[in-house]
Amino acid sequence: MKRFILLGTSLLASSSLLITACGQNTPTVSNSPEATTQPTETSRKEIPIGIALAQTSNVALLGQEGVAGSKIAEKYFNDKGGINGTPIKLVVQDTGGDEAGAINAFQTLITQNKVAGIVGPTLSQQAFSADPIAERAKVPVIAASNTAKGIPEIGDYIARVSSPVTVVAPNSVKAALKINPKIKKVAVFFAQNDAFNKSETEVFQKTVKDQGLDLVTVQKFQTTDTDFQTQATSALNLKPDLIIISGLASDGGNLVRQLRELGYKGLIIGGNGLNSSNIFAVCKTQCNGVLVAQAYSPDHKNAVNEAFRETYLNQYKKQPPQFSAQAFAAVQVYVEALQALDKKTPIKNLSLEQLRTDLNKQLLTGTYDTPIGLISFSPTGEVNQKDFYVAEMKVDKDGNNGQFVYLK
Ligand code: 1QQ
Repeated sequence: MKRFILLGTSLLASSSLLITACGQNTPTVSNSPEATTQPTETSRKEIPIGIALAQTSNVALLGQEGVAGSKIAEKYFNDKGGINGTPIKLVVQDTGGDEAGAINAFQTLITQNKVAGIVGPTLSQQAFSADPIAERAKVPVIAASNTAKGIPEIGDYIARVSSPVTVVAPNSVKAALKINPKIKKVAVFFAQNDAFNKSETEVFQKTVKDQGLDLVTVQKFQTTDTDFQTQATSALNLKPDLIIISGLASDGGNLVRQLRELGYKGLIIGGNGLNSSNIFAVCKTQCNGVLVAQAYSPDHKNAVNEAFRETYLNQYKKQPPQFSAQAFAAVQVYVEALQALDKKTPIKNLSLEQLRTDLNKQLLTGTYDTPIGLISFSPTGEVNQKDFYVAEMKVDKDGNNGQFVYLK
């Protein structure tokens, strides 16, 4: 039901956007003979690519890692000559943590910044509202961290490099059973106000049942909650051997901390929303041992990952996290698709509308050797990716820094 309401709102927003867009584009569609072959508003000295990620709000813990990865990609590919000699230029618009912020960022990127394509938004919850705007405006979107079911199906212009919960999440449950084959009783927690968390918990709950385990309780919370005493106490009364949390970084970190403070000693699995070292500052050493499935390993062996990892390490003094690697991969897809397109039809001769449409078609046909491995897309824009991992949190004694240790 919510989905329909959101889509309804976005349709209204996008139709007014189209009117604005037509108005703004009028001057470039003149009757002079050159006008039809002229490069668009950007004059193609550089090719703008939009980055719509959360740099503020509680979601910034996750979004900032994406921005970091995209910027490393921008420099890496421009140093190699960009799009056959023309550099790309990232235009970063902060989405904040909600739907309105993502819609605003998309509209600005599409109509004012006139980007060729967009990477973002951070959350699936935001994507279900903002992506239909790009779809209506025929602007390609590559999600770099949207993992809920149904993202590529939002439209023809929507693809993702972030593998969905259906293929990633089950890996952590299998890893937990390897660590402790005696696990029987499982408690599941999820944030009910977020589309990704609702999607992920379904996968976790199904995996628990498929593995023949007892799902003893399902506890709900909100991503904005800070106090989890009621839900944690009810779950711990049932003496679970494994707790699985689908939340975001700040709520998820606080929930882990409170479970440990209440005396829970068993294994904890965190979903993709806990997949950031920014969580260490929230739960400190109480996060030790939390398992998180990964769609990236810093140890992946290929030249682009080695270069990406070295740059990230030098800049941030820690291993690159998954969200940074996925954002790098999304920018890489645009770069390599633009290069391929430019070889077929010089992109300086394309109008912005044509460039966006052709880029969207082109990107779905390629294979890309990225830091997250070799990837390609299904015709609907779903990523095909091979390698998945599980890592364990190891937090330093001071409680602020730490790392993800990959399990063999
Ligand atoms: C989604 C996610 C979040 C954890 C991204 C930060 O996977 O919203 O789909």
